Amino acid sequence: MRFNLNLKECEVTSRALWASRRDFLRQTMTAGLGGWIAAPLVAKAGSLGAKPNPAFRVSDPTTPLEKVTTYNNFYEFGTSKEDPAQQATDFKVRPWKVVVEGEVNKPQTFDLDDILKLAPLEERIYRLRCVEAWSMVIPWIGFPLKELLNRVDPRGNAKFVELISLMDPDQMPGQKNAVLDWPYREGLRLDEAMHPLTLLTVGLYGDVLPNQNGAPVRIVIPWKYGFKSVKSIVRIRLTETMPVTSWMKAGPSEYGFYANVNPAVDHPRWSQAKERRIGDFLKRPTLPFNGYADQVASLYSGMDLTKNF
Ligand SMILES: Nc1nc2c(c(=O)[nH]1)N[C@H]1C(S)=C(S)[C@@H](COP(=O)(O)O)O[C@H]1N2
Ligand SMILES: [Mo]
Repeated sequence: MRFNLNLKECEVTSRALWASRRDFLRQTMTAGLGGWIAAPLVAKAGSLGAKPNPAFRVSDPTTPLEKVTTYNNFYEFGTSKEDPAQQATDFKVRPWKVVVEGEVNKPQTFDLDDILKLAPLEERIYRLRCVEAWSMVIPWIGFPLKELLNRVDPRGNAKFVELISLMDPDQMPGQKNAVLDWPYREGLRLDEAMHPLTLLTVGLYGDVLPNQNGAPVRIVIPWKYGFKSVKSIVRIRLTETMPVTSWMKAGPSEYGFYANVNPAVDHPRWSQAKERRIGDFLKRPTLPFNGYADQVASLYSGMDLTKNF
């Protein structure tokens, strides 16, 4: 990789970053743990150089990078856990644009480089709990979604935020199957989207997002089931009415709009009381709001969470 030394640091970072993603993936796949656990906090070309935010770090041991990148749900690249790592290798994540539109005063199309300049990148260690009752602990890199939403000046009647993934069956072979109503769509209430925990995410373990984890930009909402954390986002739409999400369409009795992690409300086909942390043998109890109740329970005060699942 070549650098133009006249570029400013931020430009070097944003350009070198994506150019180096292939090297990164090669290294992660071959080096395994030893090479990469130490690497994330070292600022160097090809790393995002994000500052760890101590206010958002769970103390649980992090899930090995090898697991984070080989055990995925990303139905656009196949429905089995190994599919995304194998089928997303050639996914083109540059150039990439994100349209932000709807009930806003300043609709805008952001290039990925613009997004990277909106706010300082932070490293946050979050638990992520899948509705399938497994979980991981991942050092994500990004900044609060509200930093982006504030740029477009939401109107007073904006109540919800719809997050939409790329539609491109040529690149995403899974979209040739009607397992979901493509493109993948999820939604949040505006106050959930504006919550400081809701992270617009561009990296993990110190570097850019691997394709299978939703490159180049995704959302991570740690108190909700993993399916809310939309990957490879191209469109964000603010709306007055509650959007219908891909999973609600696929199974309205199984996947609600809120999808807050709740051990007391079972999925119709299985219990949500416990989860298997990837890498562990025994299951552990699932915590209300995935352990983030202190920060987010107040968003739902007065709501019946059995009905609003
Ligand atoms: N576009 C899109 N986003 C998606 C999915 C998907 O199939 N397509 N799967 C979701 C589910 S079910 C989970 S558990 C998480 C998994 O994220 P990870 O593979 O980075 O751990 O991504 C979510 N985001
Ligand atoms: Mo999931």
